[in-house]
Amino acid sequence: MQPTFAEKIAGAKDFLPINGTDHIEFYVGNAKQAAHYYKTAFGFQSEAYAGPETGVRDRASYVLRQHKIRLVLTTALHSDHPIAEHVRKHGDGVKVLALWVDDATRAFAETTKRGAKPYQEPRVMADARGRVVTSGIYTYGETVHLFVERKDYHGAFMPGYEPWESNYQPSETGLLYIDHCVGNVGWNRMDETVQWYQDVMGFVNILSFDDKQINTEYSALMSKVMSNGNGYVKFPINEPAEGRKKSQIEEYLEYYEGEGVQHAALTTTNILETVKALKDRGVEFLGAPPDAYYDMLPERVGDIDEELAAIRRLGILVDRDEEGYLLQIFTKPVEDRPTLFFEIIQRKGAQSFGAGNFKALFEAIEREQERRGNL
Ligand code: TYF
Ligand code: FE
Repeated sequence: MQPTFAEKIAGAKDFLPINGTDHIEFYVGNAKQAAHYYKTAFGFQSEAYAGPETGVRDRASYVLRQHKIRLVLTTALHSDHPIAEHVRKHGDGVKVLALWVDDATRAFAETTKRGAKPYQEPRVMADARGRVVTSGIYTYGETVHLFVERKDYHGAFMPGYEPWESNYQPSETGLLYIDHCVGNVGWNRMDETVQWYQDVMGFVNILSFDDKQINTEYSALMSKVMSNGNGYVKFPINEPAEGRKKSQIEEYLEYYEGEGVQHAALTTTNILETVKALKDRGVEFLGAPPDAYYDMLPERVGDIDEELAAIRRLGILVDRDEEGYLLQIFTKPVEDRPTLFFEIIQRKGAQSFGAGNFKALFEAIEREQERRGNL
C-alpha cells in the first residue's frame, strides 16, 4: 500500500504554521491592462488599488479576487525602479508567493535562522482599519515568499490600499483556490531546492518523478512536490533533464532568464463549466490530446461522474490514484515569452498531480515548443 497524502504530510515540521496562500503578486509592464485581462478572461473581481491616487508615488498595484484566490498586478512608474528592472529581465512574471501566517515576525525569525536569505524584515503596517505585519525571504531565482499576518485587519487588502470600485464587473468563472504553484529551477538545482524547503520551511517531499519515469523521448524533466504540514501549500519543483529534445524547463529558463514560477494551479468544483467559460472569454489552452487518449480513458481511470464526450470536446485530462481521480487542463503561456501558464484542476479525492497525463501533456507542450522554434 502506498502511504496516503495525509500520511505523507504528517512528517512536516511545525515551526512555520501556514494557513494557506495569501496572494500571488506579479510584476508586469502594464498593470492596468494585465488587471483588465484577468478580470475579462478569468473572471477576477476588482478588490483594491494602490498608486499615485492613494499616495503611492513609485508604482501601481491592482488587487483582484475570485473566492479565495487573490492576485496582485504591480508595475513601476519609472525606469530606474527594481520592479522595472525585474520586468526588463524576466518579462511579466510572479515575484511574490505570499503565505498567510499567524505570526510574520516569528516566520521571518524561524526561516532566516535556518538559512533563508532575507528579502524584507518584519514590517508593521497599520491604519484605521487595523494592522497587517509582513516579512519576506527569497526562494528560487528572484522569487520571494512574503509572510502575511492579518489577524485583525478589516480594510481592503492591506494598509496603503483603497477599495477599487469598478463599474466593469465580468462574472466569475468558478475558480476557488490556489491548489499549487510550481517553480522551475536550473540544472542540478533540484536537490538543494528540495533541501531548502525541508530545512528552511519544514516542508516534506510528498512525490517525486525522475526523468526516466517522466520520459526519455518527450521534454525531459524531473519533478518533486513539496508540501507544508496541513497540505494547504504545495510547491512542486521542476528541473530540466537531458533528453532527445530541448526540455520545456530549459526553454522556460532561457526566456525567463532565470528560475521562477512556471504555473499556478487553480481549483474549480465544475471544470466543464469553468473551462467552457474561460474558452468563451478567449483563454487559450494547449491542444487536446489525440483520440486514442480518450478511447483508452474508461479503461485507464474507470467510472467518472463527468460525461466523456464533454471531457473530450474540451480537451480535459483525467487521472486516477489510490484516493480518487482528478481532472486538469493547461493554458498556453499567458505572456509572449514562453514562461508562466495556468492549470485548471478539479480534485475528486485524488491528491496527486496527474502523472498518468504527463505523456499526453508533454507532447502537447512540445507541439507548442516546435511552433516557437524552440525544440
Ligand atoms: O504540477 C504538476 O506537477 C502537474 C504536471 O512542466 C506538470 O501540473 C508537471 C510539469 C510541467 C507541467 C505540468
Ligand atoms: Fe500542476
